[in-house]
Amino acid sequence: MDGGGVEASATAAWMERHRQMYERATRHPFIVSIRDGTVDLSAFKRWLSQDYMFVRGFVAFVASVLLKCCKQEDSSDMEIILGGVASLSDELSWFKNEAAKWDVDLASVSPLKSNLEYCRFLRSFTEPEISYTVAVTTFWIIETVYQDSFGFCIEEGNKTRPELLSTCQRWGSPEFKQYCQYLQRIADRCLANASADAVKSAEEAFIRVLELEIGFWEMSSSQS
Ligand code: HMH
Repeated sequence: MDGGGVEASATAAWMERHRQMYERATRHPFIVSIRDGTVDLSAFKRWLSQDYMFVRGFVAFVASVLLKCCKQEDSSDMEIILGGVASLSDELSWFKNEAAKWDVDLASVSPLKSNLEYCRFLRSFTEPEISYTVAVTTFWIIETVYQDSFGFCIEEGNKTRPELLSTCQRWGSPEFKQYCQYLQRIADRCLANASADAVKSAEEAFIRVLELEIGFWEMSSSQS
């Protein structure tokens, strides 16, 4: 708490307040099964092909966050977010390589319901009425769920299958964690200067991301 009684880190406070849901998003049985080596490989392949489609939609979302950032008076966050956009190019190539390795044909994939729902949510952020604060906070939590989930799969004591390590390292690496921490710092700074309304919208988006992430894991494990 600072002198004004405002949380120093709004994001940390939300993670605490919504801890149960955060854990359902980051310790989902699908993730736990990757970590303990029992994952159903057809579920993993489903996740891989669906996430490739997701990331294609995510590109437009991150680009819209970048655009909102550039329109700020102080655009000092620009380089971090631009780095995020740039790394998605690499990520799409990674998906193509990985799909070839698993014999997954990306051209024939159609998005399942939870994926469509998530992509629709992301598209709503491209509207100019959505503030940079809300958009960048949403960006932070989307990346953080993957960082925390896949990071867990390579933490001490894991029995993750060697052929799944490249996936886990993509989002579980110390570099990706550092990047998520930069995004968190940006989000917290924006939230500290935002109106109560904007903070409320950002918290709602935070909760919605957790729900959508849970839905995405469910879809991957059971084709719902
Ligand atoms: C569903 N959430 C989903 N896919 C991703 N690739 C990320 C988050 C992180 O970029």
